[in-house]
Amino acid sequence: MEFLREIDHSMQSGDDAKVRELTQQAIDAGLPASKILNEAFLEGMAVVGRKMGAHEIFLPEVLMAARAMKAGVELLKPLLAADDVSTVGKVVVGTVKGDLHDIGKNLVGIMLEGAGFEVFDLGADVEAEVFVDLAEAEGANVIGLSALLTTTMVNMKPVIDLVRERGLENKIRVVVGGAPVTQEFAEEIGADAYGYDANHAVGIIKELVGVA
Ligand code: B1M
Repeated sequence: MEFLREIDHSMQSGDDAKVRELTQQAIDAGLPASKILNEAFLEGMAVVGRKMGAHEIFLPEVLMAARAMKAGVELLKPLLAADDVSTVGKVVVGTVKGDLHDIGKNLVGIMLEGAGFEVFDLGADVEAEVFVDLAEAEGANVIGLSALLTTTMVNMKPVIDLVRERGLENKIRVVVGGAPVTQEFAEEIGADAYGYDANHAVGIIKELVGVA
């Protein structure tokens, strides 16, 4: 599909204005938001990651591609999150301490909103106490943690430990995800569940709060 290839190309070149323009055109042409997200942005960003790993491109290009992706995803957001859905639960989401990657976490938040959850997004580089304090204050059912670095995924466990220290483990479930995170790692650190992508995360969070 021409639009999707062009969006992907413009995102990889970091041209956020072009990405915005093409994404709007694709929406106007009736392409489903989920198709634009999966086949232009997610596939394109996977290529960016491979090129970064192979040292074919460097941080400035990656940052520009990430900004361009954000510009397009902003336009998709209202279409991915359905209107008029009543709140089925409250979820605090954020990327753990030391980690600035927020695109995957943002998608998880958008998909959760679309499924009717009230989402409290703490952003990136979030301390364990901040997650647990907000979840406790808001009466959240779930804390959703994201990590993209092998050096920061270890910062998920302190959040789980703190939930237990405060005796909240039966009220607040902790779900973890992000590229380096695995089911095995999630079990090892005592998380309640692992989500391998945003859709899967929504499914398991629904199960955890009993609305699946
Ligand atoms: Co960074 N980066 N980066 N980066 N970056 C990776 C993660 C890396 C794999 C690239 C590579 O080398 N191939 C590598 C990590 C290696 C490792 O740890 N083993 C890496 C590195 C090394 C770094 C720096 C250390 C580089 C440096 O400074 N030398 C640095 C770290 C900065 C820091 O955080 N302290 C850095 C910086 C950056 C940018 C700032 C330039 C930018 C981030 C911009 C932003 O997020 N605002 C960036 C980017 C864009 C990437 C890649 C290319 C793409 C990440 C992304 O957004 N993917 C990435 C390579 C890759 O992952 N292929 C890479 C798209 C996004 C939709 O996917 O976030 O995986 P993802 O989310 C998925 C799932 O993982 C899941 O759902 C989403 C899809 O549905 N998911 C969850 C995520 N969170 C979830 C939570 C859940 C459930 C599912 O439940 C709650």
